Amino acid sequence: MRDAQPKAIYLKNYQPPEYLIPETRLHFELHEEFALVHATLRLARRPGSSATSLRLHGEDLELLAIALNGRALVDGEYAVDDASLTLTGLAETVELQTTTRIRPQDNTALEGLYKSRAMFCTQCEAEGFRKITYFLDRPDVMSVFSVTIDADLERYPVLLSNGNRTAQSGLADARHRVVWEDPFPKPAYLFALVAGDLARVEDTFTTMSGRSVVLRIYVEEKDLGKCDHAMQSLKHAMRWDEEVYGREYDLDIFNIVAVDDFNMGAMENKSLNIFNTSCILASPETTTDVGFERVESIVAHEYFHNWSGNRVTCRDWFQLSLKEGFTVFRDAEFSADRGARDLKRIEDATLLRTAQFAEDGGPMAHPVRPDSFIEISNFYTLTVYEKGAAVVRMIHTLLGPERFRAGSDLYFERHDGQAVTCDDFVDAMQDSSGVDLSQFRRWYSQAGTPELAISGEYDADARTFALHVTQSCPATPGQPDKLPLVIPLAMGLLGDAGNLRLQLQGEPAGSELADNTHRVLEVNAAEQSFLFTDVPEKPVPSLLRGFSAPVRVRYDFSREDLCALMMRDGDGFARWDAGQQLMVQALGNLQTQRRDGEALALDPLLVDALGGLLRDEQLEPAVAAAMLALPGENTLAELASHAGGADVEGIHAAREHARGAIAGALGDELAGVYRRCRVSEEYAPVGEQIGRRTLANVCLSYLATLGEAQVALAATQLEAADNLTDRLAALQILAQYGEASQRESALQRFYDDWSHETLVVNQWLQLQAMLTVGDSLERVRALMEHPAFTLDNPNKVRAVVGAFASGNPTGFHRADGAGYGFLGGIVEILNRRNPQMAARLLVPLTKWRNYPAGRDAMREELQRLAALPDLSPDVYEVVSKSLA
Ligand code: B3K
Ligand code: ZN
Repeated sequence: MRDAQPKAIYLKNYQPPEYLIPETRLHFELHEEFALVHATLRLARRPGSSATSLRLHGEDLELLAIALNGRALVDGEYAVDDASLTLTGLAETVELQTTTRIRPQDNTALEGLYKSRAMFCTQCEAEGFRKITYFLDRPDVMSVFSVTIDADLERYPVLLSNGNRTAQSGLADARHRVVWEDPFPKPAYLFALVAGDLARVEDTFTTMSGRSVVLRIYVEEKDLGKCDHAMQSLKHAMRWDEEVYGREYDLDIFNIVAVDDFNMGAMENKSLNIFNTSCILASPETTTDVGFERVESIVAHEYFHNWSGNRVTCRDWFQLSLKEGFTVFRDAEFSADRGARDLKRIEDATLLRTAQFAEDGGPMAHPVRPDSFIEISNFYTLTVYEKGAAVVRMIHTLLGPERFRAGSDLYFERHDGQAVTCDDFVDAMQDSSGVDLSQFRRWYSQAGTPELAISGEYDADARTFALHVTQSCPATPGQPDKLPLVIPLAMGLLGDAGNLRLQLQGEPAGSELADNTHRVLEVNAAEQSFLFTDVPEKPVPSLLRGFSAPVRVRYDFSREDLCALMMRDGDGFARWDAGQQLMVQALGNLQTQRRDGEALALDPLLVDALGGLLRDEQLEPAVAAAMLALPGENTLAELASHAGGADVEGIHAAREHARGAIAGALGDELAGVYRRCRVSEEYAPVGEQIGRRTLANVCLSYLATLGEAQVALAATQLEAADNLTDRLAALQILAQYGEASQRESALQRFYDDWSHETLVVNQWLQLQAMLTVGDSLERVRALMEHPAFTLDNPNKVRAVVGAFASGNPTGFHRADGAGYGFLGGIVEILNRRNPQMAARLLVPLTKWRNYPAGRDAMREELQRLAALPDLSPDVYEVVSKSLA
């Protein structure tokens, strides 16, 4: 925390470093009260630079000794302030030695070197290394590290860092020493250190060139039985990267460590990934199906970073999406290949539409490659990650898989060992394919969600169908005017008997495309038309198939059109999407009826369509489950933000009414599918079982709206379940729909059964934070008093405070504004203790413009926070931008 108002830094001011650090030697002495860090840096002036002075980053460090080329410096020969160490009169190459004292035990921000329970661990991305020692803590300074760690042998028998272990020895006073050397130059953000009393599971992987790699997952002894899924996931990911990208692992050892206190999911430190326990441990008793899938995808994501992030890294933090967008695209494709592609697209599209579009439409909107920031930690956003991945996906779509792979090969070959930019990535794609991507690059610089307004025109005499497409993009902070983007629009045309063969004007006749019912139109101008010829009947267009671009599409579909697409289109994503649009319309009508004091009546067409889905035994259960689920309250709120703002109560009431009406009309079908889909085999987190469980639980949750007899089904399921997925689903239903006494006793019993499993308890906390019965806020306050809760653990804060603020809209937006005050109070406490967490928790408040009823109270809470002394740069940036 600095005294002066934090300042923004700009991409346009990027300057290469004056000095490089080809070699870094670190020696850690870990003690219970403090740690000493002896650093020896070989500094070499960058060719082309004439600088003789150098400002190294350093925060919260106590400098105990400093020497240049072996000579101790005295006062006046260097300058230190709370963010830096400045050296002057430097020769072309020098050796700098410093000794600093740091206090990992007091580090509650969980950035730099800190303690999680009984172990030491690190988190350096983005700018945490400067809290360990003085350094050029920027990703374009890549160094070869060797690391010596001394610690008490009994407390910390396991000492880890990046690369290979090259030495170990005993020391006096029951201490020991281990030395690690990483042959690959890396930026400081990829440095990692772990010291603890850890157990491990071990496996091996033989790479495509026949090298054997040792794989180890380190956890607390009690969690040894929960590592198998992560280990299998790692091996699958390693194989997939070889097969799909030709990328092989490059060291003889790959370590993963699980820690309880971690600000995000995991971190890709070179050969020493550090994971939040919630993203690595998995067992049927402690992990839901969704959790198993999350572990697999995060293990893969961090592993994939070894090439997309570590071997080729970012020049500066504005380029964060270079590694994150590409790696998210890679992990999404991995998951799609491992599971069901349509479902993965549905999940990703939902995330983008619900949360990323909201980011794009809010006060913190920024391009995939931001132009400026105050605190980079605030830019680990859905825009950088998920929209960034969508941008890479569009390149993949425009080039096709073979040319995309050639582009990726060229990118890795050209830039191995370098720190580069998003433009370098696009250049490689363009150079290898010959496809001109100059206009496409606007996706990196232009913020906001583009909109496609599309209309269709059928000419029965000419047998043509024209699609008229207009693209626009709303203004975002600092970007009033937008230019047209290149938007791949995947589509088809649906006729009475199925999808029509397509002939696009201008295409050679009888085009020999393998799938002649599918096209990707390249939209690249403000207004454009596409003409299909030889169209025998008036079609219904199936648009944005597979969510081919992160855009909104507006088309004036009739309810019958949507039903036709939902029941019969050839694209699974488009079917789901049409169903969602029908639901959005139906829920909108319910809200209007409610507002106008009319009796609520759910669209019978929707009910019929859902009945059809339930009776279709051919439909894959997982797809049926996705299609039966109503859009969530946050998705509806995001859509409403465009139409005058979200009525939280109205959305909730409409949705609950619809659930009851659907269950009332389709009770027999729902009960039948519930029975048919129950899994009787032993639990396994495999697609086929997951699909059936998901569908059964969706049916159960509809049925529960019908009353006691159906709620009893949940009680039976809770008793009988052999896995957390079914248990939590049943508990949620009992807690939400059961009698008060049933609710409280089920919750208490669950806690008594699982209080020894932190990760299960966290899910129990989260479930309660999202309950809408009774006084939610009071319940949340009580949860914070529960012995299982602490503000010091990010998983717990997310489970209670985060889940309440973003997953319980009626509770958070209650009319008296108390939800806002509550959140502001927590942010105020965490502002000093853990600024990254504090800033992230604040996000729901920043959307104040979308909520007409709570607008003033939300803004006032932000203003109250803005006036606090000592705001961290993290919180300051979010508060000040959202009030601007
Ligand atoms: N690269 C890390 C995120 C670091 C966040 C720092 N505040 C995890 C990931 O994206 O793989
Ligand atoms: Zn990542």
